[in-house]
This record gives sequence, structure tokens and C-alpha cells, in this order.
Amino acid sequence: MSTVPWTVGRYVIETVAANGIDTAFGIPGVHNIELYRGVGAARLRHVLARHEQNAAFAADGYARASGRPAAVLVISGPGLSNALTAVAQACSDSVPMLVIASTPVRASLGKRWGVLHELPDQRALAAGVTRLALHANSATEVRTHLAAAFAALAGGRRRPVYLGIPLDLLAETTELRPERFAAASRAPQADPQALAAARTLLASAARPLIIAGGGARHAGAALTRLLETLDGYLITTVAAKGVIPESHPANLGASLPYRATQELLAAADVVIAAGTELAETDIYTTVRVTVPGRLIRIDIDPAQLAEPAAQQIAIHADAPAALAALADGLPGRRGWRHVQGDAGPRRAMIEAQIGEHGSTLLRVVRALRAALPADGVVFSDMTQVAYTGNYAFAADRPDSWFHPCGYGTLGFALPAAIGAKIAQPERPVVALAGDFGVQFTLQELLTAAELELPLPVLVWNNSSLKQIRDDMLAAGIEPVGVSGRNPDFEGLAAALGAQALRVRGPEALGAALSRALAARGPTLLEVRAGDF
Ligand SMILES: Cc1ncc(C[n+]2csc(CCOP(=O)(O)OP(=O)(O)O)c2C)c(N)n1
Ligand SMILES: [Mg+2]
Repeated sequence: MSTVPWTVGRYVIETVAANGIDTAFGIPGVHNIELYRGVGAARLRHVLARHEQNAAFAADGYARASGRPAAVLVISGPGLSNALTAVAQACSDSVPMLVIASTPVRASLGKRWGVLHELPDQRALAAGVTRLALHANSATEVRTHLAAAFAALAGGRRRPVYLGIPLDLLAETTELRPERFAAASRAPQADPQALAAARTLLASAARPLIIAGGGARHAGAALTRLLETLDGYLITTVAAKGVIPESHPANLGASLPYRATQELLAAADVVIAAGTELAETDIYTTVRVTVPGRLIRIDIDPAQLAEPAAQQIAIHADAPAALAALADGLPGRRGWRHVQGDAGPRRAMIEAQIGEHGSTLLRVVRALRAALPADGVVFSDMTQVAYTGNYAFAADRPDSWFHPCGYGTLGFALPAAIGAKIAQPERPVVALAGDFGVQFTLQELLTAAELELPLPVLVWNNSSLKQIRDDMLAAGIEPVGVSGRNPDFEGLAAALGAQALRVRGPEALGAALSRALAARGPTLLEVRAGDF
């Protein structure tokens, strides 16, 4: 397409493509059409979403599943503010994406003239939910900002990056041509003194335990060695589910919210926390995970290490590398697993605790696990069945169970699953949402239908906002606003180009899921609480 003029808009898109981004999720509008001038020429795949929030959720799912960032293209003002909820979700869960928005013309910025799509300061709005938020006032700045954006997407703690470009600048012609920016600087190397101090502490640990978070989710080999050497236990956060198989005798899985694991954590004398914020959303019984023993923290984000904590050894490094370095220098020794026993009995205690109130939920999660091929991927929403699955869905490989952990946004599952399926068409991908949460983003069934994505969407229908209803009852509040009228899910799915099926019990789930995974297009699988 040599007839396409070299405008700043085309330069941006071709530069994005030249730096390895192959997919953009977005919605064009009059303010950002100049970005679209280059899309065809750059062979950047564009996926039209039905809402900007869903475009950003899809970019999130694309990156979670594949490790590769996608672009999000939105208009000024409402396009950006619509996307920001999903950008915040990605930011809280350390997921990269490149968000490019137009802004109104330069002359109007900050003047409150009341131009179309006006916001006081788009960059400031985006800054709170991104790693880096930039605004370009000239073509030269577009280039330097894109270089900075790609460096931030590639190295360190991976999170969204925002770039705003005025619509009049996008339309300008330019001498600039796309280039591949230099690779990001290497990951920080662990300080040898900190590593030595950690080894000394671990060498005398009687009751060692490791908490692995999302930053350590690909550190399976190092963790396995370390667990053997230390004779200790592993707890993962939900983001690190599957880092080693759930059946490994040292692995307690994503069980921080449960009594049996909290008791073990309280008894540990040395804890390694690798690539985790030790956040409320990892434990849900207090605002922070408290570690009574001595704490060794490994994190690529210096901000996570800045907080003063008693007797803490801080290792600023990429978690897999630092865990491997720790394992290398440690002599084999007797910790406490040979005395306390393998994880199995404690896992039985956790399942018993879940079973006290959630045996039906456990049945659904187990049926889903049994029905899904081993390389299957689940994108879950904020629903009780997912809270149970956060622990109970057996993940024997990382990146196979995804949950909107940090920001906890309803509506995540379906659009994120669409993004994942686009990134990895060969993998079985499933969305799992509640009857209320799925309604936040259900229109994206149409996107999945348009792209003929074989995508099962499991809707856990308990005809209520059940978790909130339970919380109200527990707080002594008369339930209000926790049950509304549900749509006819099957009729609605059909209207959106999807197939639909009611799954009547655990035995039926296997066949229904296989059919949906082989279908041409999405299938809404309604799972009613009463049927399980
Ligand atoms: C955007 C957003 N709004 C509100 C909430 C609060 N919230 C969390 S769970 C929930 C109820 C969801 O109901 P449903 O999807 O049916 O799941 P269930 O609890 O019934 O399993 C609500 C309103 C939220 N997490 N995100
Ligand atoms: Mg519900």
C-alpha cells in the first residue's frame, strides 16, 4: 500500500507492528481514524470490540495467555475512560498492554473549551493505572515515547503503558519511519551479599516455606529443587497456580485463604516470598499476609521491597533467576516436611473447610477440571464458583487458570478469554462467569461469533449476586439489591450469534464442553445451581 501517506498515525501503527505487536483491540472514532490509516499497511490484526473496556480486557487475556502484549486503540475521552477499568485490572495483575488514545487538538488541551471528548488531562487519568503514561506533543516526542513504551513493556514489572497523541498530530505528515527499538536492559541481578545472607538464613531454617506469586509462576524448576533441598512447603498465590503440579508432595496450592495453610504459615520460621505482593487479594482474611517467621522477599519491583519489614532480606531480581541462584548454593538438609508429612492431609483439611458451605461449588469445579483437556485454559470472573476454583481447580501447569485477582472486576472472563483464544487458537479456552457478572460484557459473544472462535462460556446461574447476598446475611443486613431478573440466557446467546445449552449436572458437562470446544463460534453453557 505505497499510496498510504506517511502520517504520524501511520508511523505509530507501523512502529507498533515493527516492535512485535501483531494484534490491536479497539474501536475507531472520528478522533483516532488517523491511527487506522496505517493498520492495513502494517498488517496489524485489528479486532473490533463492542465496548472499550472489553477491548482492554481482551488485550489482557491475550497477554496473560501468550506473554505477548497487544495494543488497545481508543478514542479520546470516553474511549479512554471506558478502557481504564480493564487497564486497572491488568495493572493490578502485572499484565502488559500498549494503550494508544487520541486526544483533542493540541491548541485546546487544558483550556476547557468544551471540545468533543474533552477531559482535563488524559495522561494524568491514565497514570494511576499504568506503569508509564505519556503524552506526545510532536512527532519527535511520539518516537521517544514509543521507545520508552516498548522498553517498559519488555523489562521489569510488566504492566500497561499509555500513550496519548493529539488528533491533529496524528494527521501530520512525517519524515519518521518505523524502527525496531533496542532491546530493554537486562533484568536486575540479585545482589550477591543479599543472596549469601538468604542462604545463611535458609541453611539454619527448621521450618522453611515458600510463597510463590505471579512473578515466580515460571520458576517451576528452581522451586522444585529448592523445595527438595529445604525439605519445605510451597504455597502459591492464584497468579502462580500450576507453577509446579498440584500433586507435588510439597505443594499446598493457592490456599492462603484457608485455615490449614495459615496455621502452617504461622509455624514457619523462614519464609521466602517470591514475586508476590503478599496482598489482601492473596489471603482475603486480613488486609496483608503476615509472616510471623523471618522473611526473604524476592521481587523485580523495587517498590515492593521498599516497605520496611522486620528481619527482612530483600532481593531485587527476577524471581526465577534468584530462586535458581538460591537453590544452587544450598546444601541438602532436613527441614520439616519429613516430620510434618506431605501436603496431602492438609489439602484434605482445606477441602473439608470448603465443603462445609461449598460442596456444590466444589462439584462444579471438579467437573470442569475433568471435562477440560490438560492444556485447557480457564478465564474466570468474580463468582463463587471461581473463588472455589482459585484453590480447587487443579492446575498442573502455569498460565492455565486466570482470575481478575487484584482489581476484582466483574465482566473480565468473557472478553479476556476472547483475547486468549485469539493469541492461542490451538489451546482450549473457557470463560467461567456468574449469572450477574457475565451480563457486564455479554455483548462480546458477538465478537467471538464474528471471529468464529470455539469458545465455551460457562455461566454459573444461581439467580443472584450470591456472594454479596451471603455477605449481607453474615453482616446482619436484610438482603437488598442482590437478586434481579435474569435474561433468557439461551435466547440472548442466540441473538448474539452463539449457540446455547443448559448443562444438567456434572456428568453432562464433559460432552457439552467437548462439543463447545469443537464448535464454530461461541457456546453459552448455562449451569444452574439447582442442577448440580
Ligand atoms: C465492576 C464491579 N462491580 C461490582 C463488583 C462487586 N461484586 C463482586 S461479586 C458481585 C456479584 C456477582 O454476582 P454473580 O456474577 O452472579 O456471581 P455469584 O456471587 O452469584 O456467584 C458483585 C456485585 C465487582 N467486583 N466489580
Ligand atoms: Mg450469581
